[in-house]
Amino acid sequence: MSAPTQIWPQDFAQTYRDKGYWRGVTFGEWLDEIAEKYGPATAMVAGDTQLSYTQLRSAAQLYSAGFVARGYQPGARVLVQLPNTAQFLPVVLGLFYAGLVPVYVLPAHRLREVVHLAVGSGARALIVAQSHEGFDYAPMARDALAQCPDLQEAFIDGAADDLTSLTALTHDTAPLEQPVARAPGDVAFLQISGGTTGFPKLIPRTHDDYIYSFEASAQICAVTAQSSYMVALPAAHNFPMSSPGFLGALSVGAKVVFALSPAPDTAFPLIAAQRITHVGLVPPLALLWMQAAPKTTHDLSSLQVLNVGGAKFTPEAAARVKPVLGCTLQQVFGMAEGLVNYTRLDDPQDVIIHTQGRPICPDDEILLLAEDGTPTPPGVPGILHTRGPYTIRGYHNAPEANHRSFIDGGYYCTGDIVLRRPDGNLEVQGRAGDHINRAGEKVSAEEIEDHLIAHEAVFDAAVVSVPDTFLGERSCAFVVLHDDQKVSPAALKAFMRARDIAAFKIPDQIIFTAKFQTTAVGKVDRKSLRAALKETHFAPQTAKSTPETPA
Ligand code: OOB
Repeated sequence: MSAPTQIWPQDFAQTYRDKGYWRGVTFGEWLDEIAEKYGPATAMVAGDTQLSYTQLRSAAQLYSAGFVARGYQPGARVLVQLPNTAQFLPVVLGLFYAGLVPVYVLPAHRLREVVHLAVGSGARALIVAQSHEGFDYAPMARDALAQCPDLQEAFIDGAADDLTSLTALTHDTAPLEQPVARAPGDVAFLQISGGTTGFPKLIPRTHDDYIYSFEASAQICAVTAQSSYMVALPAAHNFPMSSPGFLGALSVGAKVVFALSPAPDTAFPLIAAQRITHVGLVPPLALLWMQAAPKTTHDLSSLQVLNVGGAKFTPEAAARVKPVLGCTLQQVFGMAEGLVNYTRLDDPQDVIIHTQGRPICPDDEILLLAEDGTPTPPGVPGILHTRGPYTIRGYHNAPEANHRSFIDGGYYCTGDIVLRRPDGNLEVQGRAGDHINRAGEKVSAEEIEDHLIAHEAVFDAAVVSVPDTFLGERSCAFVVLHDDQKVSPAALKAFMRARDIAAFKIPDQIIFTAKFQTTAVGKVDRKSLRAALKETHFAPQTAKSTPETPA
């Protein structure tokens, strides 16, 4: 398995260095910088654990010594699947300090995704929680070890049995006093893509590019040493990690507070107790918070900035943020592949409410192209393509995906249909690819279809996104059964669940249909099929009653 790399053309790399975007610092060195600069200040609060910057570095150094002592070589990949607990940050920073490459797995992911990511990254180890939201990770970790020959070891944050105890890693070793040397242009970690086709792809981010993106974000979001940033979304997501995220917050000496759940009953008391100033949410959660805030007895008055992103936030909802929550809305339109846009805190209300902002960096280049690849005229929406100092030039080990997703000149095709206003701000209007943006989680239509077709009764399936008041979008699967076969929607959902996949991929709705339209040559073009099904069943003017899935 080749080690992940990420390479910008020489002239671009030189420009990014010359302009100071790439500081030439690795994550290990960065941890030393912040520990030395902010030493006694509180870096992290999670449950009953509170660590200063000095203590956070010490905790990371202990983990890193443990990894080194167990023979993990610089550059080795380690899957990290931890919820927002006190271990997340020390473990991840410990991996960086030991020169290892975290691969971020969401707590919601299950065996199938874990195996896919372990194999795709050539990971040597997996780190899991004992349990989270009723799911017990140890059996899954054992199955992953059995299925992935390169995976040597699973660490568990809890009772270990035959697995390795995460805390035992920090015993019997002296903390590593210096970070294991890496080059700033090396891949620091692998993020997973939301993806439009098949399984998630791996996104290699370098020390140089990522550190730039969150340090610049902290400035744009006005996070300072006096701020308290709450990690409400799963910490493994790019959004709460770097936009401005816990890394942006740490880069300026702020306090980072981990919430185990973003639900108001967990988050609101924490906001009051920790005087939270900044937090990032996906639109459905922002709606939930706005619903709950007027009735809460908890003091939310410390909130200064609410970042909302991951999916389109409607102007109606956006306009209510300030009156209801009393803080400034800052829209974030970003992607794990790189480019992040923000509305600026001092923008006029019209910009804050109606746009998804503009890029972080003056050297973020943006191209809006029509379907045929020609640039759209000013004022006409196009498919957003981008390149810049923190946008990847290719996925890890994925020649086909790279061929589809990157065009001449190295621009990444985001698949988002975007309008660029004369003031430079972007409005996201839709997307060209077929995925479902379910409350900010991107689910590939193709991936769900593949799971459905694996059922013996299913002849064919097409999955579409349907507007949903709460989730933004939900998934609806159209299913054609083999002649003489019968299966209930509930049974199909249970079948999918048993395939060990993240629950957010199970279709929200299943509609059985007799057959799919084919093209003139008898082939089913998935893209037009999905579009036609959506049009027939869900277009507002033509929407007709459809057999709903029983709950
Ligand atoms: C964030 O990252 P991903 O990688 O999960 O998803 C990226 C995609 C974008 O291409 C776009 O389709 C959608 O999510 N998206 C938005 C949006 N923010 C993201 N669509 C409409 N409006 C927005 N504000 O989702 C992500 C990464 C960093 C920061 C924030 C979000």
